[in-house]
Amino acid sequence: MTTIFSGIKPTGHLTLGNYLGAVSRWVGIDQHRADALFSVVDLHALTVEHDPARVRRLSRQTATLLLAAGLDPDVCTLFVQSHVDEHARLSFLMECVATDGELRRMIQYREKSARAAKSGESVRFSLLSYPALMAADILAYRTDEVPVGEDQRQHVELARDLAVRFNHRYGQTFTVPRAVAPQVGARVMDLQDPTGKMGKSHADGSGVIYLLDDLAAVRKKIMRAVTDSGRDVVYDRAERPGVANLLDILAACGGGGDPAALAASYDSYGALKRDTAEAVIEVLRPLQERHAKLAADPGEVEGVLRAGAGRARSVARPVVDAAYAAIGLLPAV
Ligand code: AQP
Repeated sequence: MTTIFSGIKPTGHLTLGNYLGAVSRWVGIDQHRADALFSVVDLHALTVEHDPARVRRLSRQTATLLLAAGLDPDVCTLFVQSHVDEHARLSFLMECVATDGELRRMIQYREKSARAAKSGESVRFSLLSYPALMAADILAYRTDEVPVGEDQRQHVELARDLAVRFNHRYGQTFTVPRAVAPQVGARVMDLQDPTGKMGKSHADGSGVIYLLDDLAAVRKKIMRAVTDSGRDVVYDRAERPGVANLLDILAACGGGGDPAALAASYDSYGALKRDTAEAVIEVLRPLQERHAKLAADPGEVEGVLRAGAGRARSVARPVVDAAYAAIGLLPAV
């Protein structure tokens, strides 16, 4: 059976980008077609400046939102990364297989470290080694497929390279994974800066739709989205990124058809924005209602996470033990 693993960082409130780029696919397709494991990857949230209480709060909220979005603990495994020691255990081996050069080439490291340096913050060493931990997250489950948005593709490629290298040097241990991205919604852009992705840790949230945003605020943010200087509605990501982003969002939120075909049915930006706002609101409304119910019963979410961690441990443990043995570490007696 195919094994799927994917994760989400509790670095901020989940956004429409997270939903369309990853979560909606996990819910709609992935959990039903494979042995699917989904994780709130909290260790990754420590790679940038963080407030411990906020990370705890966001971890709980993220897990609750994933269940509200439709992950079904009867058919998939949902757990918190730090509850399963195997991730950290395997991460060090991945650091021993990766090279300094390949980690420094990662676009996310380059962008985030440049941003930190600009604002006078120090760059944590873990921001550089983060993709080694992410490789461990994936390889510990002998994952075949990793459903992610485009921004994470490079990290999955690295996990692939590390799996191949490890197997070649130390013997067949890991499955070589591959990234899979949704056809639309793989890269949702910021509504105020459509050349940059919609990110949950952006300081300015005016171009970001959060899944728990008040629905009136969602409408306002979309109506105020930056469009382009032209007047006609055409789908052109390079020349008209603002309009293309709205068309992508509308198509991914059930607006029907592909974004280029949708463009033909609009003759004004205003109408496109109104329909996009309605489509997004119709996606968020039921999700927010389910979230409110689940948040009122934290014991249920904790139970799901406990059971999920137990299952994840039982899968990862023998794989990581095999990697320890293969690389030359003496088995514990
Ligand atoms: N804008 C996006 N469009 C499509 N997919 C996206 N994803 C994230 N943003 C978009 C996908 O969501 C999954 C989980 O993402 P993550 O938690 O690993 O990272 P993030 O949301 O990108 O959060 P960061 O890195 O803390 O902060 P920002 O967002 O500010 O860079 C992944 O599958 C990701 O592809």
